[in-house]
Amino acid sequence: MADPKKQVSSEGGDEILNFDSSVSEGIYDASKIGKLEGLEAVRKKPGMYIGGTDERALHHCISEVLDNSIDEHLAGYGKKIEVRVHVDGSISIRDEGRGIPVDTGKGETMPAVEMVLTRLHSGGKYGQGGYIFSGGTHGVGAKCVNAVSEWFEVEVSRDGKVYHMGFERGKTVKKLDVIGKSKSTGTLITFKPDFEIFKETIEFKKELIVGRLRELAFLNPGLEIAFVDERTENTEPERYFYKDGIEEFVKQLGKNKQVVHPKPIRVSRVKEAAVMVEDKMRPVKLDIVLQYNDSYTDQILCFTNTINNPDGGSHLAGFRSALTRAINQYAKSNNLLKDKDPVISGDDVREGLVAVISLLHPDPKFESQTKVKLLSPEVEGIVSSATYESLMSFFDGNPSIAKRIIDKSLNAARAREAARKAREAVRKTALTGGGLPGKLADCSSRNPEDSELFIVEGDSAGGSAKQGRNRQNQAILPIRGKLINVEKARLDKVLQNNEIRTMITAVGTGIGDGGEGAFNIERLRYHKIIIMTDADVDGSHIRTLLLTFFFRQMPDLIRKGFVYIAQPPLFQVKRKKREEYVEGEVQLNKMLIKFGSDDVQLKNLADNKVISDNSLLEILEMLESLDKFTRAIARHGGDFGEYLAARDAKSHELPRHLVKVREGNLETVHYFHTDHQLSEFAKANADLRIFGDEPAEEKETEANIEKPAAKANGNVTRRRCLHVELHESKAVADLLNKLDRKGLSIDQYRAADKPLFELLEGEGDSQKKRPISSIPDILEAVKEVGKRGVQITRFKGLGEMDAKELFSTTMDPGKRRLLRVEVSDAVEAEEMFSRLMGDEVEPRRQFIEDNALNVRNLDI
Ligand code: 0RA
Repeated sequence: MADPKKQVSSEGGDEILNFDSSVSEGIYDASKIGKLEGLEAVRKKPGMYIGGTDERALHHCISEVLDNSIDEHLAGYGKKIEVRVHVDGSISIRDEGRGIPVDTGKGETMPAVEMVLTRLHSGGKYGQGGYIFSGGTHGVGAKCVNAVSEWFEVEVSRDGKVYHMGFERGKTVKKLDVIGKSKSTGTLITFKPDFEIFKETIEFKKELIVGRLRELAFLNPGLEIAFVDERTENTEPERYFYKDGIEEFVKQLGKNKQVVHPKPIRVSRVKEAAVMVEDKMRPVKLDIVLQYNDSYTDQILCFTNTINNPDGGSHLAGFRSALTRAINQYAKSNNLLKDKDPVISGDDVREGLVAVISLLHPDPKFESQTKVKLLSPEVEGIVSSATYESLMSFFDGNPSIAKRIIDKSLNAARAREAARKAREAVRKTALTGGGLPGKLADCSSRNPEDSELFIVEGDSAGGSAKQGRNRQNQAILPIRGKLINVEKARLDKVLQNNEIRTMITAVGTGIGDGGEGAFNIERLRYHKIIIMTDADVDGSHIRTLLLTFFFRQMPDLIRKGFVYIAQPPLFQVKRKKREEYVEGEVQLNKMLIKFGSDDVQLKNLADNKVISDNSLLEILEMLESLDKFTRAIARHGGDFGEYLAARDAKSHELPRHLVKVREGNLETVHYFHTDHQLSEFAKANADLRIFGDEPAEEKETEANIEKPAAKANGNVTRRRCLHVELHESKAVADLLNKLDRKGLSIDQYRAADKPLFELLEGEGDSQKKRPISSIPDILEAVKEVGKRGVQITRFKGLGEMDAKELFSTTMDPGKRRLLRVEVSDAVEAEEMFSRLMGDEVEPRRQFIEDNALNVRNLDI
């Protein structure tokens, strides 16, 4: 960190506080500590600490906790990390590190773990855990997450014991307590993001999590990362483990392509005493893997201390220059160049290259807080000389591969000339003679910030869009027929395609790097480029071709968030002559419930009260949520009715633990409210090894006594058990209390012999009464009523809507929904684009048809 004082003084400004591990006591002046100390500061200005309150910041919280676990691994502690999303929307991260220290230091008033998780500037002894390489957030990340969590729990296994603490919105609510014994060490953190902070959403998205987990597994060879999403039916963990680290990363990135050499080339170097940090000379570690394939694009990913640097920086510069130098040098000294051959440039040697650069640095300097670009100047020379030396010795040992790579570069150099001409031609049409293509219906605004470009599939939808649009700031570009597949053609070919040329001209940025007509984001004419295609196979194909084009040729457009996908409605619902458009299944379900609730009233036979309108709708929505939890408990092997029966009569709290015990064919489920009850049970049933690592005790336990039959014949069937922490209990209890206030009691949950409710339809003499005998049946009955007289059609083409409808459902900024395209996961994106657009036709067709083109799979 350059100047810690400056960071503190930025407190009132926009700059984000930097919490590198080099922050220690004594740097801050006392007056400022007082002001900043409480975690209230984090809640007041979440932007300063976790980078905002949006979906991205929400997921960033996971990384903040995860980074600590990775740091432990990097320091040599722990080979496995597990991430679990729970049904109530909370998440846990479990590692096998040393465990956060729990002792209370001299002169301190609280245990270290509490300091670490609640004191913003707790530096000193436990501030950095002695890490040499660190993601740069150590120690501070977890406490910020604590501050923005509705609740946050930590379980530390250390010194033979399991410790526990609980927090709510950053405040300690359960003091440090011993809840069990353990032979291993590690930390388990579970938190539920606070809806008061993350106002947009508190829902974790799997796609936004696993990309990073896989990346971390690649970057930390030997570390196993497991992911479980308990919200889905499939609760088998997904495991990410790569023995060969980034070599496997590179292989994956080039998976669907023909490789030029089967084994990737590796550059590994530890440069001792490379940088001075706090008066000590420290090493820098470098790991690079590269491999050539037959494609025309290049992909080089850079990381510093496992953080991605999309804008590259000094490591990338060193690598690029060494690659160009080595290839030219080898070609020259081995007489592989003829007189008429063109000069081989940097662009040429990178054609078809996949590379991953991973640098470990004790004190990296970045251009900005977002760490997108590495500055540290000493790195360039280190990377450059290591790369040059390794490449030259690889070429010397593998002359036939060297020859292939050089031939490939020469081919690229020859084609480059043709591409340059084509590019300039495109650029010229854009600059001269009216410039803009005739098919484009431009908007009148010349301010890119509020201008939007809709790229529309087909002339007919294009026509409706032109009619319906807001001319002021919405431009329409219809595209038709076959777009060229940019994955399979070199730039010069791509640029001969009319649709592509039109698009480049309309977008305005130019394309590629270097020379006239090169990509320049400042020339972008619209800050929203919106792809609008049909919801069918053709539409998906066109959308993918467009995305591939942007991804390959204008990656900055995607990275900077200028590309969007329009979301035309999926259903049209006709009812009583009214037509409505509905986004998707979830909304459709909501709508049916609404229709149903409009037509009926609910009579509670317990008090003969009639519930209708808003009150009924509210109840139905709660029942929907409850249904979600019912399924979750069932997945854990429990029965929702029994689970509810275990509710504490006074406090109304629901059990926090479920233990399923299986003995032969017999299965029993136990529920516990407190950690204490659980550990008592665990003690009494030591053979179950509920805490995993406790060896079964030899002495006779209650559990053993309970099994006389098995004992008698000496054939003791081993009992197996599953312990699940029921994080959802708090949410379910809240829901039940709310239902209770609406007059629906928990006793009415289970089906009874006599009706508990009546669904009333119509009035007076013709009123229909339908008996209902349990709470869950209410929802089903109302939905059935809702479906009556409703005609639902799945919507196919944009062309099925007229201009007005198209505008109001899909283009009107006040009503539409847009998805911003975000490629958060390089592997996934790469794999998807090459699989979809590559040579093999059949898997691609299959892939598209299997709805893989559902935008979710694009990490959007
Ligand atoms: C402070 C000091 C030490 C480790 C940690 C914190 C630590 C924090 C987290 C958060 C998640 N997992 C974690 N693991 C460790 C150093 C421990 C020592 O010196 O024994």
